[in-house]
Amino acid sequence: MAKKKKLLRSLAGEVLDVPPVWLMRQAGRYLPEYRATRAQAGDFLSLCFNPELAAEVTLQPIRRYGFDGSILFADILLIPQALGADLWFVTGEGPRLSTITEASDMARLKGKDDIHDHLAPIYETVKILAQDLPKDTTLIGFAGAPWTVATYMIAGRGTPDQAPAHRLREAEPETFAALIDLITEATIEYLDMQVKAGAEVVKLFDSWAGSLKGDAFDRFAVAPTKRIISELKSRHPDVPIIAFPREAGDKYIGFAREVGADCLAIDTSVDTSWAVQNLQVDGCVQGNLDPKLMVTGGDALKSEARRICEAFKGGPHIFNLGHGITPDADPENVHHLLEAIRG
Ligand code: 1CP
Repeated sequence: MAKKKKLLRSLAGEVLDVPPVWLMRQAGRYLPEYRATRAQAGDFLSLCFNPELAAEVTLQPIRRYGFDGSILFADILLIPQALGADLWFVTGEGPRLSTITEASDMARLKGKDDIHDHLAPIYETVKILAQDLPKDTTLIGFAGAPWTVATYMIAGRGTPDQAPAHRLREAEPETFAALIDLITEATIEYLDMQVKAGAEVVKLFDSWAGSLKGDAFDRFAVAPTKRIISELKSRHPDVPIIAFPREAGDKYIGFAREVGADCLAIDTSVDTSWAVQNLQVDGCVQGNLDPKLMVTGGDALKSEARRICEAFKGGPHIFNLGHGITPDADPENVHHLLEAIRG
């Protein structure tokens, strides 16, 4: 039998001398080869829907750095688009979508089973990657968690405080709940298809979980994530799941256990010794180097990377950043980071 891949061993709870490593947004604008392929595709969305080129940009950081994990190149906003929302990207600004402000906007969306024609190229990208990745690299599929996806669908763009989504949640609770349910159900079908196409792990990005407080956190960050994981586990019991309720603060405690995730990804704000005591006791933790260090580099990068490895070495750990690598990061710093982790 082939030896189990390193990332899968950590996700199964094994404690390794050197943690597996990958970086959020490892395929992206900091890499000149990514910028060239994106130019060849025309724009970001054309790149996402071109399976050969999307597989190519997914493979670029694997060739350059030999990460243990490879995350599918796609975006969390493809689900809203598959559900019928308009989606476009404004250069230098970010995503724009048609908005959801009342029940009649919901009525224009498609059903959870109507997404696959639109998303077929993404499944094709996963199939190519399952073939072409090095045999010791783990293929990670992903989706946005329902709350985070809903914040973009409601506001029509990224927002600093997710105010439009909070307003709809309070003013039109039924419309809001119907939207969360639709995204939850579509996400189950989307991730099911990614796994069938060859994804070995899936990650749920709840980038705006931190803006949900108290009971709202339980209802809209915990419950939908728990529902997605429980359904995926019933269909694919052996596929590990990473949850990332970014900036959840104290709400990180017990989160992985509650939702049934195999690994908890933590953001930069989380203190490592606190995470060891409160989070790693439940299993694998992924994180949490500050992405700014990928810009500034130097001894600070190396010593911080070593400190994080040292802090988490008593339990299962996957090395990653606390959030995505930024376009101004120096590609050479990734080599320095890997030297510090792998020696
Ligand atoms: O111009 C470009 O080339 C686009 C930049 C870019 C990239 C490289 C966007 C636009 N999305 C992506 C790819 C992407 N997005 C991946 C796969 C690539 C990889 O990780 O290597 C993944 C996993 C995502 C996930 C994603 N998209 C999240 C969750 C993670 C996070 O960063 O918190 C979110 C919130 C998005 C939305 C999105 N897509 C793109 C941008 C600029 C944004 C953020 C919008 C905002 O809030 O302003």
